Amino acid sequence: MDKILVTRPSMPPIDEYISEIQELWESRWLTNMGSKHRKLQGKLESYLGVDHIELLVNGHMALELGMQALNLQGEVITTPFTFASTTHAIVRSGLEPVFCDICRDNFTLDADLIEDLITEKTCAILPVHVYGNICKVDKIQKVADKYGLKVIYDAAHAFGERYDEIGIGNFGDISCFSFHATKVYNSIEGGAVSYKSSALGARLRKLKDFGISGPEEVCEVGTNAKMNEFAAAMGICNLRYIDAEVGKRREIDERYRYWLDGIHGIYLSPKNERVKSNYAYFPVVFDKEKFGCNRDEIYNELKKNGVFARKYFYPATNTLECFHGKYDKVKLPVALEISQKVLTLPLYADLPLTDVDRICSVILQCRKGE
Ligand code: T4K
Repeated sequence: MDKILVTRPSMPPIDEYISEIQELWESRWLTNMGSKHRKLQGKLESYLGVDHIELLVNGHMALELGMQALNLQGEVITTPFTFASTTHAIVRSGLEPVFCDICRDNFTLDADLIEDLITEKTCAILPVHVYGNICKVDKIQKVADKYGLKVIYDAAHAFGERYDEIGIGNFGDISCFSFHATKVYNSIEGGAVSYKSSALGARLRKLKDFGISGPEEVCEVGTNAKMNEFAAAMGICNLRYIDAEVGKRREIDERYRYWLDGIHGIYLSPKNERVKSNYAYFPVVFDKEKFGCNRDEIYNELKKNGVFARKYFYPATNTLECFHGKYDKVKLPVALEISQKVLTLPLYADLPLTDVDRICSVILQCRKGE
């Protein structure tokens, strides 16, 4: 029996990649904003429907550099229902995460709870379009405007998505994308910040290259967060196939919904008509009282059958071991409950629909009572 993993990277035909990187042997220009880097940056700006992006080495550095470029200091209101990167980026930037609970419907930051968490130290809100589910962007912006706060979206899961036809990277002050191998779109490792102000762009360009502003000038303490030419070449090739890949993902999403939607004890995030989705993940929430089996039992049963689903995102980041005694006492009942009940099922463009049928059959056989 072949193993089915939670995801599998999309890759272009190998000949196409080889032809894309061939000129690197001639130019001997391998990194530091070469021609592939510049070409991909332009292509992505147009695909994402945003004014500007700055290409970076990964999504995590997009978060760190984005916050540095915005000169943040103090407290950042954020979600605990995310990958460790989001919270780590805040802490590593010398900022204090203030955790806000999430909505039950789509698992994003609950915008109605933000105001109660604002203090004189609050400088920003950092929500996550988790699983590609779009945050309540209008409400969040309203609160941010009222209190003069910056908004940084972690859009690691939201590549190419649109909300009311607007590219998702246009919301907030900046959005941070990930092009990691496991994402809907990859450049092996990679990421980007989308932004509107040209001053912010100039700052990001310096920060990703050690703060260098001229051959003999280093004007601030930056880092090395440049995307190299081989990664950019992969990004250029993968971008040619992105719409077809998302189309295949949509079929898989539909097949999962065909089997699992409406089953007593199973909750699926509803489709949002205002969103053009990228079908990044397929999270399922299991309620033991109604389904008869809990998330961990289903996870183990799938594993016995060669299916390696993942508990994205468990534990909630405020309870990660590195934050014990610091943030784990905050009361976040919805995030805690969802993180204990959610399982992310395999979803990638080349996943055969017959495998989806098999996965759903294992899950449905776990059902007890009713
Ligand atoms: N913000 C959010 C909300 C994020 O989810 C992430 C990353 C970030 C920020 C930071 O972006 P980056 O700095 O990573 O660009 C994976 C990814 O490594 C990570 O990028 C992603 N989120 C997270 C949700 O998933 P792990 O620890 O689960 O990875 P791993 O190695 O267990 O791989 C997952 C599955 O993919 C496995 O079944 C194996 C398969 N796989 C993996 C790789 C690397 C492959 O088939 N091929 C591969 O090359 O974190």
